[in-house]
Amino acid sequence: MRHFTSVTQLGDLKDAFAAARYVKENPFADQALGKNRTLLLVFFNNSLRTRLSTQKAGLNLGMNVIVLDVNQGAWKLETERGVIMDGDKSEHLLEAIPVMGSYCDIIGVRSFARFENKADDYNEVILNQFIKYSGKPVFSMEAATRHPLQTFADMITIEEYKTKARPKVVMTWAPHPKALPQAVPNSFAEGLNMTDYEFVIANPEGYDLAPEFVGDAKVTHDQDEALRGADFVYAKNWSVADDAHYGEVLNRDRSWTVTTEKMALTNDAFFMHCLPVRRNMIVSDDVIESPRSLVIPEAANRVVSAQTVLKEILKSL
Ligand code: AN0
Ligand code: CP
Repeated sequence: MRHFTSVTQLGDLKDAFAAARYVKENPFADQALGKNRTLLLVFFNNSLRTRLSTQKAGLNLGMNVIVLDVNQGAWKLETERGVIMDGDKSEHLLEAIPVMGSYCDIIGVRSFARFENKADDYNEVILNQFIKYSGKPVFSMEAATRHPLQTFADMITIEEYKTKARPKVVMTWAPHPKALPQAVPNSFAEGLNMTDYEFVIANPEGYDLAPEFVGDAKVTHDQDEALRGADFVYAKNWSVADDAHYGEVLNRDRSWTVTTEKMALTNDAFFMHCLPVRRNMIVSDDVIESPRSLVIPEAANRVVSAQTVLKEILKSL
C-alpha cells in the first residue's frame, strides 16, 4: 500500500482484521521497520484522537514523529492557483507541500470539507495535491469525504464485540448545532458495504448521503424502525449532502437523540460514536455511560488502525 485514503484500499477484510489483531497483540514487534523513518502529521483542523493515536502508532513502529498544526504558527496558506497573493496568505500550498515532503518519509493529512464548493470537497482537492506534489506516501487523517482510519477502527471494534456472524448495524443521524462534514458517515457506509452484515442508515428526509457511499445499504427516515433488532447503533451527525443545500443544517430535531428509550428498541445493542460527541444532543448521558457503550475501546482502536496501515505503507517504502 502506498497511499491510504479509503477503507476500500484495505483489500480483503479477513486479512486486514488479522493484521490488526497481530498489531494489537504485538505493538512493538515491528520497530525495525520504522527506524530512521520520519512521519509527518499535518493538521488543517482540530483533533484529539487522531493526533495522539497516530503519533502513538508511529512511535510503536519505531518512527520519528513530527506534527504541524497549519493554523498555529505556520504561514497562512493559499490553496487556489492563479490568485494574486496580496492578501493575508503568505505562502502557497504548491510550495508548502513539496517542502513538507522533503522533511519526511510518510505524510498524514487532516483536511475537512470546507463547504465552499461541493465539487472541490468531493474531488478531495487538498488531499490529492498532497498525493501529487509531496513525492511521499500520503494517508488521510480525515479528508473532505472520508475518515478511513476511523472507519477501520470502528470495524475492528465491531469485529471484537459481535456475537453473531451477521450483526445488524444501524448508523443513525443525530442532531448537532453546527454543520459537520459527511466524511465519517460516508466512510462508515463504505466500510460496512464491504461486509455482509445487515446495514441500515437512518436519517431525516433531506439528509441522504451521496449514492456512491450509500451503495446497497437500506436507507430509512424512520429511526425507530431502523433501531428495532439492532446489535450495534452507530450515531453521527452530518450536514446536508445534496447539491441544493450542501453543508447546511436544516434539522436539529432532538427526537433523533439516542436515548435509553431509543436503545430499548434494539437487541441490547452496543452504542458507538467516533467522538468528539455532544452529550444530550447526539446521545444521552445514560447511554454513553452505560456498559453497552463502546466509545472508549473504539477510540483506543484508533492506535491499532493507524499502526496497521502505517506498517503496510512502511513495507512499501
Ligand atoms: C468532526 C466531523 O464530524 O467530521 C470530526 C469527527 C472525527 N467533528 C467535529 O467537528 C465535531
Ligand atoms: N474521532 C476522531 O477522529 O477524533 P479527533 O477529531 O479528536 O481526532
